[in-house]
Amino acid sequence: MPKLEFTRASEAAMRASASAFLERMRSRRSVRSFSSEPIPLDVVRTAIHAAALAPSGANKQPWTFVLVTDAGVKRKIREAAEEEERAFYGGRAPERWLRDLEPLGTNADKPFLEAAPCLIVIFAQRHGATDEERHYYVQESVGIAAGFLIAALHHAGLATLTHTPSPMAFLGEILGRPKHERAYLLLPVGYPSPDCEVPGLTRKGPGEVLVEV
Ligand code: IYR
Repeated sequence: MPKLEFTRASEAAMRASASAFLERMRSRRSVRSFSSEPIPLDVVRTAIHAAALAPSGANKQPWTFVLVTDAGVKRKIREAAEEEERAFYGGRAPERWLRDLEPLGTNADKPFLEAAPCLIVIFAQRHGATDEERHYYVQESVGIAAGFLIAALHHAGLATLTHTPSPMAFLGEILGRPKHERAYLLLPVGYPSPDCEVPGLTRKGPGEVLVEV
């Protein structure tokens, strides 16, 4: 096996990097109001490249990223997503779930699916190109890659929304993906609109999420 290339940083440099990353991530918010201003797509491709470096079960890399910029395809995705969302908000979602969503101010209208200059649809590959090639820990692997992608896009100065219209089977159909790929997450990407508002959320701090043993 090749030897690991590892650059050891001083503790001071580690503290500075960890704190800088924390502050950078503190400013990340899910955005539901996008400007239609174009974005540099090479930046998005670089962020996808970073996401594709995520660890995965047996290094099978069970993901496909579809970058959608075509206005007609975005419109089709919006129409299909809104149809699902109308069913969700109009009765499919349990009362309690809708109450939990109230602070976010979401509803069945998804104009951001057309306004955002690009959509990234992440697909999870249940197995390889043939049934013979097994994939392992697919949900975990694709979730880690999605986290890398959201962080990379934010780090580069772009806003995203982690959007999961449910069910998402229409995405595979519209985008012509093979049967063994299942839509995992839909990420509109762009600049926030100048009047973009976000809910006043609080995040749990280390005191609530960290248990040290
Ligand atoms: N998919 C719906 C509902 C929704 C569900 C959750 I969980 C959220 O965190 C936000 C929204 C929608 O996009 O409106």
